[in-house]
Amino acid sequence: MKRLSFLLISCAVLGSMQSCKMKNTESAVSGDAASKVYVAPGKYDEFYNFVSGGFNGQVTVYGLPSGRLLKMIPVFSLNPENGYGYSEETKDMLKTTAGYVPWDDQHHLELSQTNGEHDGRWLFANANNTPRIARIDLTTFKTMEILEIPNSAGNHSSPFITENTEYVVAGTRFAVPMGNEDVPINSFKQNFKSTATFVSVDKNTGNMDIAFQIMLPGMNLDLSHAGKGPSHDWFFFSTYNTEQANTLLEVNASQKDKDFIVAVNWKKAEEYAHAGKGKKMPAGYIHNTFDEHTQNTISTLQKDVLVLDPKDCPDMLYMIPCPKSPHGCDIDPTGEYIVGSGKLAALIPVFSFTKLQTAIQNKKYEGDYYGIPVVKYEEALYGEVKKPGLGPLHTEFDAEGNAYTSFFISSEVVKWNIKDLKVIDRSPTFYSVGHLMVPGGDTKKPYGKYLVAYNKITKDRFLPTGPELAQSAQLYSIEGEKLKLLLDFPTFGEPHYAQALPAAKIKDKSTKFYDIMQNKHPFISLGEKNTKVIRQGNRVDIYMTAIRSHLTPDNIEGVFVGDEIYFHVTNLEQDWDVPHGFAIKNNPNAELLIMPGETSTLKFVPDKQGIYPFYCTDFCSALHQEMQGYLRVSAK
Ligand code: CUK
Ligand code: CUA
Repeated sequence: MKRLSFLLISCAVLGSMQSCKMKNTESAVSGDAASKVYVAPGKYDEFYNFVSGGFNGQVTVYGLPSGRLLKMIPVFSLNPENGYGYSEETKDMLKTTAGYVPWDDQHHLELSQTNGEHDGRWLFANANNTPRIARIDLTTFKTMEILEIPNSAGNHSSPFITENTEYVVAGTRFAVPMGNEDVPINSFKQNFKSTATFVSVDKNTGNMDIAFQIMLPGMNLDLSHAGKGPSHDWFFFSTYNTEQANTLLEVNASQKDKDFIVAVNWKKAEEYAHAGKGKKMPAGYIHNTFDEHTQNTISTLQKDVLVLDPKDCPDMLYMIPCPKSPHGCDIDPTGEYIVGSGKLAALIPVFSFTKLQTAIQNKKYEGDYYGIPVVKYEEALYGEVKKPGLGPLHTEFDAEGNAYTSFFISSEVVKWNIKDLKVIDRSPTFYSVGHLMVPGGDTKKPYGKYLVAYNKITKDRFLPTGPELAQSAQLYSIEGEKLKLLLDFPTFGEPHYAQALPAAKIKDKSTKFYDIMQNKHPFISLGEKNTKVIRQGNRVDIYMTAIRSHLTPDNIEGVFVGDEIYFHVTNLEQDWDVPHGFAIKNNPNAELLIMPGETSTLKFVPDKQGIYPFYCTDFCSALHQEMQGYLRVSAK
């Protein structure tokens, strides 16, 4: 339905300009494209490309330029393939104050930064539906932490970060009452609020914690980016529905010609928070962290959150008018230019951070929005890119002062120069691009070289697979003045934002296996001699080991219908690439995939007597088929 409506919008808007017939694409492909994306067998790609999975809730990793899929990292959704969310160790990762929410809609990713450059430590991911932020470790490619965001809904404007990863932000897309009380929906203006949440990140461990929330009028915060260099202390959020309509049929929400970019002086906000200007508000949220020693998830419930009310915090917030339902909000590598993108606009406004500061100093306001000063458009504006295309969404940058903007409605990517605001080149996308990404393109030092368009509509680009088609990305070379289309590659789930960094930054830091001597799992078996079966009431703990090519113990009896059986399987291998799997017949809890040195636990509650075979699911040696055993379940 969503894709259909996208198409309808594009057809309607394009209207007389061009028909909806798909464009002929071959002419757009560069002649040397094949050699540019060819990565010979046994050779590595130059970049890791982390791509959001949209409604599949996961993050996928591709190599660039080949577009080869390397891994799917389970984050917000269950993953039967390796038992993520099924194993006893990982299932609490998906715990929220609403119980287990084993799915989400994952839109944006951000790599951790030091001094505005990728430091190759962590990747942050947002959950749009049940507001959460996850942190993935880039040595293990594993989700290590998920933090729930209270007083919010539709956590879209997230997880963008400040230059030294001081904060990861979360911004409300669907305003809700603080405390989520039962109120009439048409009391929106009085009762519904949005929040900008600043989550602090521990420099050493990466652990997240909510530092403070800024309470905002109930408009939709859409996207955001932190300032850099001179604008280091600031964060910028795009907004729509600043009319605060409770139904967003176009008549309501797009009445106004301009919405806003909210400029937040987060340094000021931090000072206010430290000075006790905030109010502790009751707001439950759950914080899940994976403890590497015990190899278990620790879930803690937090009971309140520090909320800053702009009324009590002058000089913290400003509004910059931005035309026609702004979507993307992107800051150039110098930190001077703030690029807004109106989804329904036919121009790109570029704001100047210097001009914004002067305007604030001289109070060049055109009024206020619920007490927040609204800076005059012209006073903050550096200039407009005129007629760049239709429906600008997102902008990324190279290191040479150029910007690249995606246009959903006119279905193209456009290269333009920031200084003179002139369009340099344009290239069609197939079709209707959403986000685009230049490696490092939202940092202080973009790596450039490529641009990837993550498209909303696939149509005829790949072999048809019934009504549901592969999602699609397109790789362009940006090395010359002209954009050159090199490659189409399918993606897993709907891609929104993505990040890429040179493989050299992280590949040698990759964990090869876990040191079994560091394994402090409470149910580890250090060697086959230590395996055992322990019963306590109706709970049965089976301490099991896996090593090529047997599972120990492999014949288990004395278990009864209704027992709660826990298979704690320790992989005794100490070598790279020797995982073992574990599955047992009729168990709804999927399987385990246990990395060398790791212990994982699968729960099984048999409801019928009989014989249940179990086995290793990962082909691990010539005698893999011999890695099997039997559980006998007897009637009580
Ligand atoms: S949104 Cu997907 S195209 Cu959620 Cu970043 Cu703009
Ligand atoms: Cu272990 Cu197959």
